[in-house]
Amino acid sequence: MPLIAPFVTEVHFSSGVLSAPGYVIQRNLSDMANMYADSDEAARILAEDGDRLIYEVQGVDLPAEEGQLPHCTTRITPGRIGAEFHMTKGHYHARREQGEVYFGLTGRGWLVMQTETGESSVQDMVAGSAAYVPPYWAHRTVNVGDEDFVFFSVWEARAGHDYGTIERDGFRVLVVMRDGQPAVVDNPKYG
Ligand code: M6P
Ligand code: ZN
Repeated sequence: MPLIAPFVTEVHFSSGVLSAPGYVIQRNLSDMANMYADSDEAARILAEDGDRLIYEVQGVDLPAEEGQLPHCTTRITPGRIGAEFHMTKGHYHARREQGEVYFGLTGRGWLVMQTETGESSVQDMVAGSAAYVPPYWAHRTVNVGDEDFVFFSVWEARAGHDYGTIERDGFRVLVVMRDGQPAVVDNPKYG
């Protein structure tokens, strides 16, 4: 394993911008239109309003080797597709036995998690919340506020992102606006 020199990255709490990002990923609605329950509304927005930014990830570049601890920020813009709030794609770790830690920097989000054996969990995150994603739990973050939701994440380098399982099955629950409040409802299309 190569010896990495210690380093510090400055994190801008309200934008998620890193002083020296190794990579920046932007996910627009067109990258995940079929992940929203109301796909007709996603198609209408794309046709009439354009391809809005849903979230941006800024991370440091580290080798994908055992023991390395990649870390990044994620900024989810406020908004909804139909009733459903802006969210990340969400993933299981390819190595299911690897966990992750999130730390809230700005705004308010819900961290939606589930296992392949039927458990579900939704945790509220604000600035200052340290949320633990244990091994075996798929994770997706949702912006339930009206400003950007920004959080910091750390995971083990070999965890890997398994997007395919979520792309195929979705999450068991959706986070939607109901009677003026964010709410968790069952996903009718799950599985
Ligand atoms: C968090 C971490 C990252 C992830 C990002 C966006 O910051 O879990 O590993 O890439 O959220 O989520 P996703 O990869 O599911 O789009
Ligand atoms: Zn992860």
